[in-house]
Amino acid sequence: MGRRKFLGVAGLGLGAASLTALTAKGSAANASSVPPVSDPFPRQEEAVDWREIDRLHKEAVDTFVAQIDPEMIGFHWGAKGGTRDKAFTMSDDGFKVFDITCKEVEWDTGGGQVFPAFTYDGIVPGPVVRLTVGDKVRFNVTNEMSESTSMHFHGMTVPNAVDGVTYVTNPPIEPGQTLSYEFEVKEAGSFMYHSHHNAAEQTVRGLLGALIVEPADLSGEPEVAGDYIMVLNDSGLGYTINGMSFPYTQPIVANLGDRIRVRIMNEGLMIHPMHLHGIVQFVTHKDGHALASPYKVDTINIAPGERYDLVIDLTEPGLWAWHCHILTHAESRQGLHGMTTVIVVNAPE
Ligand SMILES: [Cu+2]
Repeated sequence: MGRRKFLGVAGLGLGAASLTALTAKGSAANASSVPPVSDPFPRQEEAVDWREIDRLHKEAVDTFVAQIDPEMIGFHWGAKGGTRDKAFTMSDDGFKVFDITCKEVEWDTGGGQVFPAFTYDGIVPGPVVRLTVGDKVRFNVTNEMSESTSMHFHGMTVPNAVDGVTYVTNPPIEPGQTLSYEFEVKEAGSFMYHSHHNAAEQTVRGLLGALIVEPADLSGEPEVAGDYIMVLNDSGLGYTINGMSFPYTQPIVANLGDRIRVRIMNEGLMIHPMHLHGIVQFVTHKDGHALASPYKVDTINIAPGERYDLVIDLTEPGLWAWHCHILTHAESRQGLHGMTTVIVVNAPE
């Protein structure tokens, strides 16, 4: 799939119907006694320039397509074995030790959109923590921020003392302090770690990350060409997937015929019905738990705190948009933005 070919297709994507709608005169409004409904997008008929709308749409897609490298198969922020997997050391007493530092940074969601962020190790989302059932783990969490914090292991079965809710199970980690959380890993699945102190602000401003636990016996796991994570977030840093907003979100690049696994997690404050164009998805796990009967979807509605594992057979070549279907989170007069990415399915030449 060459870029030129895609751009040709993209140019046809804007149908004449939508342009007509933008310039049509509303004529029924005065003829009805129905109370007026407030329109969040009032028609600014004098100001609308459809060519400018088209130009902005194309510019966003061009920016996105320019970063697609057909060789980047398997490369993705959240890919298994990726560059953002958190390294650990083994302690003498048999613990996997993860040293994580909370720090404030200026986080760029792409193209110079900079937000003040709270982060684990300076990145949003924090590094991917990968564990195996039966591991004994120790998280040494150091707070270099200007306010207290705490770490919660969302969805995991842990001893009460390390549940990470300040004053319920532990004191806050004050600025300059380090707190250690120790537990044994009981269950496999897709989990998250995040702040549970001033969480409505700290978590959505970046103190969030994925935590993946694999079973000790991998024989029951789906065989996939790629295992990816998509962390959704919506408030403190705008509408983001893995900390970035379209057109700076990462594509997933794969080959026609590949089977991939995608673990979608919502760390935001809003629901997000994520819709993948053109290719059916099998939902295999909810909140880390394997479903007795996986089911097919094209849109999966993800509430805050939820995780869904999807297995997707890439049966159709091309560039397939994948976006939140609350459209204000994904598309506007300026074109695609926010919670949008693309699966690039390479076909043989
Ligand atoms: Cu959304």
